[in-house]
Amino acid sequence: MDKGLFQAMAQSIMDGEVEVAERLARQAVEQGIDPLEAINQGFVVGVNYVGEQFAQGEMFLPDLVLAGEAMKAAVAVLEPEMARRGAERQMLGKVVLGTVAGDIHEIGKTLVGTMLSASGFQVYDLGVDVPTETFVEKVRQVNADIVGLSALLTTTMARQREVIEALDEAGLRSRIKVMVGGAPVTASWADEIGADGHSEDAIGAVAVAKRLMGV
Ligand code: B12
Repeated sequence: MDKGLFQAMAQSIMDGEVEVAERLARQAVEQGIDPLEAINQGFVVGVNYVGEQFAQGEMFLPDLVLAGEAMKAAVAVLEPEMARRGAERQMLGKVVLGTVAGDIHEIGKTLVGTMLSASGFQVYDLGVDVPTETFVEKVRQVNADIVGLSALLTTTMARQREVIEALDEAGLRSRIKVMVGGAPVTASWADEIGADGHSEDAIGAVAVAKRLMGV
């Protein structure tokens, strides 16, 4: 449709320009452009590029943080419009997401949340240092399909197991899928604690979430 606008959206993420991204998102709403199209053909192209450059050592953490913030700002403008259009009905699933108790690392978790919501999931981001019982309460309250647990410290990884056990005790484990992530989290750890999936990055997290939802 509007190739120039989509390109500018991608560029705003690559440049980490929060205000520009926000303005372009508003422009899309004013022009009646499908918000999911704006996300997928515009902003996500930028965030994918930044992710690849980061992996290759061509871009650095501050670039990733700014890109994540710009992406978040754009999605925040587009989300109400998505809801207004009833796009929410086509949501792939509800994900409760957070960084486990004792851990304040938020950048990777937030990127995962942004990518999940950009890909059609409804994300309830509980933030960082989230107590185990808060995960359980939120899962019950919103009737979530998936819970995503981030942990960046070897000392806080154990909390992921604790949340799984608490979901089990609350009688919720059979109807919720659990995915885990964070730099120290491996596939064998995920297996050991009985998680349903794990991913090393935000793009992979979307693929895992889709697999868990059977789409
Ligand atoms: C930035 C940073 C901080 C910042 C965090 C700022 C913020 N607002 O988030 C600050 C300065 C606050 C910080 C504090 C500390 N940090 Co720190 N920190 C880092 C650093 C450099 C980068 C983390 C990051 O943001 N990476 C970029 C993002 C994009 O990657 P990511 O988080 O891994 O997320 C990706 C994947 O893991 C995955 N993912 C993440 N979450 C999830 C969730 C799900 C469900 C899924 C599927 C996938 C997924 O997808 C993400 C996107 O691609 C790491 C080093 C590193 N390379 O990891 C150390 C690191 C994690 N920190 C470390 C330490 C020790 C600390 C402190 C204890 C330091 C101190 N003595 O105070 C404190 C702990 C505070 C606390 N209680 O949490 C150690 C941990 C060592 C260990 N093995 O336990 C590391 C590894 C540094 C090191 N090499 O020693 N830290």
